[in-house]
Amino acid sequence: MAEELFRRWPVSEEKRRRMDAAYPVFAGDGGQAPFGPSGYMLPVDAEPFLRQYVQTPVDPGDVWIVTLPKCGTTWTQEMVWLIQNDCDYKGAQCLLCPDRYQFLEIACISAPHQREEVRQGNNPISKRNMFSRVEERPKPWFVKTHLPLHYCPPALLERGKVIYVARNPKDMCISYFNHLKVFEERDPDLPLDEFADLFMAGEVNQLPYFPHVLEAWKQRHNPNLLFLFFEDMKRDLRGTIQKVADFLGKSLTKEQLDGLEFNLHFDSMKKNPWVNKSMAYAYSPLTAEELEAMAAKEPPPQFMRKGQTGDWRNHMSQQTSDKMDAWIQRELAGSDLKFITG
Ligand code: PPS
Repeated sequence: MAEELFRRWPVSEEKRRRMDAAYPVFAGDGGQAPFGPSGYMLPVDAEPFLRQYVQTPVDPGDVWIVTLPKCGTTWTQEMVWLIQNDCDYKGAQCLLCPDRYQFLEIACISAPHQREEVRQGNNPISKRNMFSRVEERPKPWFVKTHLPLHYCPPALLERGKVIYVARNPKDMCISYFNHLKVFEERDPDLPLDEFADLFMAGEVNQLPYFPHVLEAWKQRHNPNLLFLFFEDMKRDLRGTIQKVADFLGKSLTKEQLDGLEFNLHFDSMKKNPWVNKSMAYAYSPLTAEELEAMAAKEPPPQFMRKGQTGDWRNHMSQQTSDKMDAWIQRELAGSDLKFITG
């Protein structure tokens, strides 16, 4: 394995100050740093994790959902699980992660002190999610990851199946801006314009954006990778379900298609606690009882926020929107990849 893959790049004083101010939760643990050929941003101690992830075993039948954050991961996870399990809605009444999927790099992307809190805390779900052993995985195995393909095991595209989902960067930026606030991973008062600059510079956990998407786009003709767009899922959910079923080699009856279309609609998923509430249960050091007590006092922020294409228009200044358009155009020069921004 080429050592460049795991190389941690130095961070200038100025960049360190900017990132520590934007993401105080990581600052005390040494902050974040870019890794490997694309400068993938992770906590500074990520190297041993990456070495481990790239060696993850893959068996025929394993399905990996590979995405950048906030690009339709949960939606696709639920779709794939239901299709693979013959629309077993009763069986789907358990958490997406970790009961039905392994979120591969969840320990690595958390600030080191938070990892330790989970390790020492009393929430068995979080512990299982963060520290379950790959050898104990069920078969076939369902994986969710935001890692770029170069940190996925090389055997994945030979033996497993990958569904890659891309979302236009303007909506992803807005959704991620909200997510990082909900999960207390950024300064709550960080202005969106400043976040958008960090986003475009790749100075956000699990970015940069374009190397991730373009690496997968290059594989779009690989028979073991299905490349989807969030915007197409939104525009034609039924067609997407059919496409995913074909890719997985499953046939669906008209009734099954009707049921999936209904259950995978945003309104249904928003009401489904196994996909909407799962984050708090799965990643908190608090016990389920403590989380229930907190939720009774104040409803927790919803993971399923708006689920729209073009929501960036409701949030972005004209100046930031123009900057992003110019950035997208620059980054896509010479590529046939195109985004629908609503
Ligand atoms: S994560 O945390 O990275 O796994 O997030 P991810 O699941 O990739 O993305 C969350 C966004 O997807 C929206 N979502 C949906 N939109 C439409 N229909 C359905 N069924 C659906 N399910 C999830 C979710 O609301 C987040 O987008 P925003 O724009 O924040 O609403």
